[in-house]
Amino acid sequence: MTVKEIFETMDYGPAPESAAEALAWLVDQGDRFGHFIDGAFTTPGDGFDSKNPATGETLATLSQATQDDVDAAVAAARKAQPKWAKLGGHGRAKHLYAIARLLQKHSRLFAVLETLDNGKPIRESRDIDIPLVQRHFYHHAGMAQLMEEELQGREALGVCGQVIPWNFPLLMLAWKVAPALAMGNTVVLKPAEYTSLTALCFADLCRKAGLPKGVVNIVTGDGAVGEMITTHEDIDKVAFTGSTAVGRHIRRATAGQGKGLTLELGGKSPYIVFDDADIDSAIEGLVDAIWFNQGQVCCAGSRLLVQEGIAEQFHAKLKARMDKLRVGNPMDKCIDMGALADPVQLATVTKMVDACEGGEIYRADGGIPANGCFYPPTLISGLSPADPLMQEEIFGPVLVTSTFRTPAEVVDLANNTRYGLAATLWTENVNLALDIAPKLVAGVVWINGTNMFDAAAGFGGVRESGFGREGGWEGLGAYTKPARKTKAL
Ligand code: TAP
Repeated sequence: MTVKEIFETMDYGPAPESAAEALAWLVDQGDRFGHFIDGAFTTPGDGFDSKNPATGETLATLSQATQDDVDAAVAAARKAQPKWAKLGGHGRAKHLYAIARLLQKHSRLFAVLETLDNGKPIRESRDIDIPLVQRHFYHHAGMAQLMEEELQGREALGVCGQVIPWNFPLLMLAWKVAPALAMGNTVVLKPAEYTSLTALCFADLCRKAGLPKGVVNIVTGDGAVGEMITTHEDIDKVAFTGSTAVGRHIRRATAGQGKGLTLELGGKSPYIVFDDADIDSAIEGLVDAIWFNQGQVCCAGSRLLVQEGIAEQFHAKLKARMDKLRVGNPMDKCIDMGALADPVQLATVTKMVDACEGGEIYRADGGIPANGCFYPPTLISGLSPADPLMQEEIFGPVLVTSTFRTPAEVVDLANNTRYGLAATLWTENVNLALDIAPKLVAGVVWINGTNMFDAAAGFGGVRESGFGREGGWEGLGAYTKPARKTKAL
């Protein structure tokens, strides 16, 4: 199905000829995009192309923000913040509900755009990413209303600088923007360079929803723009999601500046299967854990640990299941895996796997398209626990596997990493599950399930997976501080 045909089936008036036109139509800009500052799009400046990773097609040309752009965005957010905070929780909730409703109304467009820009299967953007985005805004609209009763004695931090990655472009935006706005903050957000399109459409949607000028500002560009935001002297809080390397850099660069900081970073999460597990369910869970979003998931269950008694049977079944995974055009609703997000990521994954020494590599034999950023579902066994592939985040559709004998041994193996984002375990023995779960060093532990998210539940890591939580009460706490006393004691 061509892009034109896809848009023809949508309820947005005449069908645009290309994805770029669809965007232009939405934000009324042409096929070049400026930044969204103080409630309006700026004139597009020098920039870069945003491409469809499945085809190489250029979707739009975006602007690289300058220091002046970032200063203007921060100034607009600063100017808007007192009035936005003064609006109160109920007043802000009205805006968040309006945004949530518009996201629902335009969900097909956002899903298509996300898939074109990022390469993820349309089934996932349509059924997972965009519904979770809407849920996040609805949830935080409700929390804004509750704030006046439940969070008395707390107040907004001020202006928040937010930098997000490319794996869940609009969802990561929602995780950042919704709680910040609910609590009375204003934001300057930078999406990842090559997946900025849904963020720009979101900006346009804020305009359509009547959000006051300056409450949400979006600037596009590379890591240098992220650095301008995170180190800006008039930013009160930095919220970053991305790699551990950049997170570490940001922590150093902002040290001593008195800013709030939350870091949501990488992971190498264990996926533990005990002898008594329901094997078929555990295999389906594993497909979700490591091949959802092509494995480009911070909490991906990327390290399989199988108990020896079932290891042979489990691996045989797993390989058979891998062979059935369909890799191809992400716009095809029957596809299980789409394209990696960009050629740089494809090169990184390829290089890491090609450097494998001593392991046995199994690649699913279902085939992949000849062109585009595609990589097959891959399983690597026979590596030592210290091997770089067992320790480093690959951030692609590559699973490493090893076996264990006893529960005590698996706890040691699972925790043998510098990360601590998530863990999954499968067993029919609830006592075993409840004994092991608290021993796993991870922000979240899933039992007989995986990748379960909800706006009402805090999510985040420990160790080199970062600190702070997004979602739930904890996530709100990260966007408030104790209120200053206004009356004499
Ligand atoms: P990064 O390379 O770290 O990039 C993340 C964002 O930071 C991008 O917008 C990037 O800009 C920007 N950036 C780069 N250098 C910067 C600097 N010096 N100062 C400020 N910002 C800078 O990560 P990625 O490759 O996009 O994303 C993958 C990583 O994100 C993985 O490690 C994954 O585990 C992690 N992740 C974690 C979570 C949670 S909740 N823990 C969720 C999703 C992803 P450009 O890319 O545009 O240059």
